[in-house]
Amino acid sequence: MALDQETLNQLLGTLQRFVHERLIPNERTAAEADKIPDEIVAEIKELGLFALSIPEEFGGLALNMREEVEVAMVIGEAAPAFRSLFGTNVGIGSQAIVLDGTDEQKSRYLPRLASGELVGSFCLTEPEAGSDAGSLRTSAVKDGSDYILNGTKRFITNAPYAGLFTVMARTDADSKDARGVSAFLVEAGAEGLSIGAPEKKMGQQGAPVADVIFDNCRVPATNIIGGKENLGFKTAMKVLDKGRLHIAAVCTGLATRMLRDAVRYTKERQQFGSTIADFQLIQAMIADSETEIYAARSMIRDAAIARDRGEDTKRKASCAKLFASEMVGRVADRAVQMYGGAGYIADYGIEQLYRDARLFRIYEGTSQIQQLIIAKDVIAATD
Ligand code: COS
Repeated sequence: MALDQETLNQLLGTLQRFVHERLIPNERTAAEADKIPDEIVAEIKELGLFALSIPEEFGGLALNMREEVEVAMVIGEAAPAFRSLFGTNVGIGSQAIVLDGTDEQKSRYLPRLASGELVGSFCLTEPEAGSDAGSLRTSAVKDGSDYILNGTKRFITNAPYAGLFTVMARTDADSKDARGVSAFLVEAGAEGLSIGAPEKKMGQQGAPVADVIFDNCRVPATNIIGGKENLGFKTAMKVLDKGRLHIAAVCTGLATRMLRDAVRYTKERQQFGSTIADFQLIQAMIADSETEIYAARSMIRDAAIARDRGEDTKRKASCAKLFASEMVGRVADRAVQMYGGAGYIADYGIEQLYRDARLFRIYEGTSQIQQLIIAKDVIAATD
């Protein structure tokens, strides 16, 4: 159900103030401590950000995709680690249940994901299965009314404080590809489940990433998402179709922010007797960035509206993710260039965002995977 325009505008206005008054001023603190400050976590819960995409009957705000991408573009203006805190609950950590879960799974987990009491985490990637997700090796062997999980998941966002893991594991031992994979809900604290040490990363400090290890971890059969075996890969792909659109919006928010910061700097910085904003070579970087941001925003809104109409938006979501994540990389690069030497110095802030932006071309499917999905779909649809 769509919000009325006034309610949506109010929500976006509140979030804009929150981003500018609370998140941006705390970016350095969060990055240096590698942790989102507790009071900010509490405010994020209070604002309902964990609940954005969860149906109303389970305590969520039930935003449609068009509304969700508008929110993501606003929140995306702050350092991405803040969004990551609740991003898994909005996207990959909750949507498998929303899209394919049984009624019992929905009522057991969605209210706690919506409140932020539980943080959700999505366990697809493995040491030997990154882009080729269908080749994953984590096994799930039936034992009475349970399954026994064994294997390691890698680079799992929010794993250190997650309360619920959506785990893709192979239930058909004879299969080697996507067909023999099921999705399981595994609660933190389950026997045989452990979390590795948080990784040291290039950017996005405050958004922890770690291994999730299953060593004879017993999971009740009732925790297979949707209750049926061997449908888990499709569930994961459907989750990513939505997630990629959301990430494209976050990229566009961050690009908007970096361009604004850089333009402000060029309007103050004096060289050759005038502000550098007066120079046409600087103006070219501003114009190219603005044009690309506008293109990304338009593409994302179009794809989101199509998804809300019930269309299959796999191709459009991949186009949006490919374009927006590559675009934010180019804008980050130009922004540093406009700052000149100051762009390389941590105190000016753009250096952190430049490092943060690099992840977008990799996670939720690399640019190369988006290219493959788009091309395969176009070729199949062409007579
Ligand atoms: N929605 C629904 N079903 C989908 C789907 C989608 N978007 N994409 C694929 N499927 C289905 C296919 O229809 C196929 O089903 P059938 O066997 O019934 O025909 C099945 O899933 C397997 O699809 P496919 O053969 O295309 O799988 P591949 O092993 O070739 O892998 C890619 C496809 C490469 C696209 C997939 O592995 C992928 O997205 N990799 C990147 C993983 C990723 O994003 N990782 C990021 C980590 S999570 S943050």
